[in-house]
Amino acid sequence: MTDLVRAAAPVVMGVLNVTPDSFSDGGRYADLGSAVGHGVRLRADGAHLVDVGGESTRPGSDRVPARIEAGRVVPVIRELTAAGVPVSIDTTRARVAEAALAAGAVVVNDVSGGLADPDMARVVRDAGCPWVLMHWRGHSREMGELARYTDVVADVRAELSHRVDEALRAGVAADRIVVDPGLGFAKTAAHNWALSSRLSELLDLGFPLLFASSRKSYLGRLLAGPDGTPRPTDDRDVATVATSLLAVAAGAWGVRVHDVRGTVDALAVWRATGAPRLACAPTDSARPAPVKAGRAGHTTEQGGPR
Ligand code: PMM
Repeated sequence: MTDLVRAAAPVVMGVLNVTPDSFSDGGRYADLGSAVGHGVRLRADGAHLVDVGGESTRPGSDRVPARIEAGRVVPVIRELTAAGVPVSIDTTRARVAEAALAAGAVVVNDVSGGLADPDMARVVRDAGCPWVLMHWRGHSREMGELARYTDVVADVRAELSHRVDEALRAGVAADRIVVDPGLGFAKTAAHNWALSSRLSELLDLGFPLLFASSRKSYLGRLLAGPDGTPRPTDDRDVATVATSLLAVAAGAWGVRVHDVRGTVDALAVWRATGAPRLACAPTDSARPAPVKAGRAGHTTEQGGPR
């Protein structure tokens, strides 16, 4: 079994939404051929994992039935796996995760951190795969009203810590857990910036941290034109690279991005300059133990992206 994270290279997760309505790439990869083609391209660009999702988490979006979600992702995962592309499944449903793992997925990326489906912990524990536990307070329809915190960083840290405890109690191995602050999920732009600038407090939990800012609306707002119009989603990649690189320099384990190529290039520059850490970043010896992929034969390559 190979470690998912053993090399100095941070993990780059490429986004592949097989949905008609995701905020950035919705509808672009709705048919099997284009979805698989894009996943293969993300891998060739250097993604360690391709994150396949079949349900939009865009603020305000409605849920799709599990049957439809599974029907969207399973054929894509099967083909990507056959093509040698390591896949994570982006779902909050145990049933969908189970089908995705059976089709070859090696990581479960759960934006609800195990809250949406009480059976998820069992599925992950039995598969022995890494589990990304994202900070979450409710489904897309209601999350706008849930963006209330006393101190967003302390509150997110405490709630994530609780999710981790629950996962451990359910029998999930500690070295399979990755945490994620959940930028944009029940968070305002100010919350996202606070989380981004105080990552060390979340890293202090002692688990690898995934940072997922890619093309999110707070970047669009930051880069708004003179009339206040937010920058369009597909013109936010440079800002995404900047936030991702800062997160890695602060100690993040990995980043989830649409623009894999730009991110990989930026990380190459960072590495070439000695992989400098921000002053607040934990030292390597203080970093959490590596997370191992769930199955032999479906692990990421070591030594950086291809
Ligand atoms: N954001 C989205 C989807 N999946 N997974 C994790 N772990 N963290 C995130 O912040 C996250 C996610 C929404 O963005 P998308 O529409 O670009 O997929």
